[in-house]
Amino acid sequence: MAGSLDGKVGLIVGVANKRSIAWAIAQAAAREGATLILTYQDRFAEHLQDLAATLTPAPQLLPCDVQDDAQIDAVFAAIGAAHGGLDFVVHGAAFAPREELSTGFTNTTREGFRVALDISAYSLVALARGARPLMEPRGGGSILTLSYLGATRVFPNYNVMGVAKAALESTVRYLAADLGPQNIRVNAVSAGPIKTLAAAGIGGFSTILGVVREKAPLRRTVEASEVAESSLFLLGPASSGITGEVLMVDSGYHAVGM
Ligand code: NAD
Ligand code: 0WE
Repeated sequence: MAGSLDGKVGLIVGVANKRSIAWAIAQAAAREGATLILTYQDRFAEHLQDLAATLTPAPQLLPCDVQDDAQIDAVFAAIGAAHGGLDFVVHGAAFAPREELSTGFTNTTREGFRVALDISAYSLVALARGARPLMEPRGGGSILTLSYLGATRVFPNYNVMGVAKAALESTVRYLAADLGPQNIRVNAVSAGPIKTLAAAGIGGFSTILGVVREKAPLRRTVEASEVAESSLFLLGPASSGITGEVLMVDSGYHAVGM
């Protein structure tokens, strides 16, 4: 079967476990014929090896903490050596110190703000800079990140992550403008709430899911697999004219007023 990503080489950042949205994207991209490089945070190393072994072809696995420029450089050096180029990047890394997601927003600390914006927004700039020289000789590429409606609307406790997602979505537009002349497209998928590791232990998460089921036009939440299928569109040739875009994959929740 011909796949939409046949012959493409893609880097996926942000797989922690089988519930990760980035893992759903990895599975869908592999199915469409892509050869993948997955990076992981050290604490997930063991688990990742088992997961990665379920994909064909088996992805290259590399450690990468996005707070560390040396690790990011090493990832692109290894990709250049092994594959000679890169066609797409999926960025699914986000983090804010836990205390920041349960306090009043006004109590956000300088350090919590710095960490959240560094990991969740600046890292896209660093990855795009590393990807550019590997994408240019291939005639371009596609960079995709994952956002949330908390970028533009206030959700209780999302706090500094909302500020980080606003920065991320703006970063998408500035990167799109800077890399467009090289035919490198930069977009985001804004996903509805999904019960992943990043949602575990967040007070009131079930309430958020319940509100979506009640109010969203589709009257249900979205699955990670649905986010993945929409991501394939932005990664592949069907979206060749789209850049600087934030695509809402949220059962239509963003469209309703109440
Ligand atoms: P997840 O916990 O599976 O993924 C988050 C990833 O961020 C993990 O793989 C973790 O290793 C990575 N990460 C954190 N700090 C890092 C660092 N310093 N270096 C490298 N990687 C780091 O949860 P998820 O829900 O799949 O989240 C993926 C993306 O989707 C995030 O950007 C999240 O904000 C976004 N998102 C999630 C939801 C949701 O409800 N789950 C909704 C919309 C958007
Ligand atoms: O982007 C996210 C989650 C991001 C996230 C989650 C955690 C939990 C563990 C970032 N940092 C941390 N730090 C931790 O220590 N989502 C869109 C999911 C999410 O998280 C929320 C939400 C939703 C939705 C937090 C509060 C309120 C709503």
